[in-house]
Amino acid sequence: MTLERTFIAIKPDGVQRGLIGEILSRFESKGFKLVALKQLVPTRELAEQHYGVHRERPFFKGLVNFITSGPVVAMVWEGEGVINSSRKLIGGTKPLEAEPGTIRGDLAINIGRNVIHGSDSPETAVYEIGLWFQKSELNEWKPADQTWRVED
Ligand code: D4T
Repeated sequence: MTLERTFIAIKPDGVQRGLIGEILSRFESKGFKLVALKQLVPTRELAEQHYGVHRERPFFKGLVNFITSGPVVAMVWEGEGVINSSRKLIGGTKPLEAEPGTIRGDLAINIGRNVIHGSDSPETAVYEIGLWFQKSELNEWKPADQTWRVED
């Protein structure tokens, strides 16, 4: 079993629309383990580093303006296969095409207001976790019901 960690962020639209609890519950109910969580208004520098791969895209400036426009809930979730599974829970980038049952499929209609971000690969996850969190903010702990979710 390979334990993975992924970076998940509820974007400013998700926070403003009161969707934090709904989104957290989908990850919790699935059985993944929360190892870090904080609310912050990202600096432009952080946002530009986070979305660095999109620097040359026409939507880059609007994306950075949006992600720095208010509080974001930044998280790290842990579990076997959590990176790919989170992308499935989140749904496609375009909310109108995201499958019903996914977070974007159920809760969003616009690509520029798609409520949540999730790392798309193991390399990206390592980079994003390091960008948003200090090592000391990541908690090592064992959920009391662990043996009812994963085999030893
Ligand atoms: P994030 O990175 O926010 O989880 O989104 P995705 O991984 O699903 O999608 P992405 O990297 O292709 O896009 C990053 C971010 O940019 C916004 N966006 C994207 C936009 O506003 N207009 C666009 O045309 C595209 C492609 C939405 C997500």
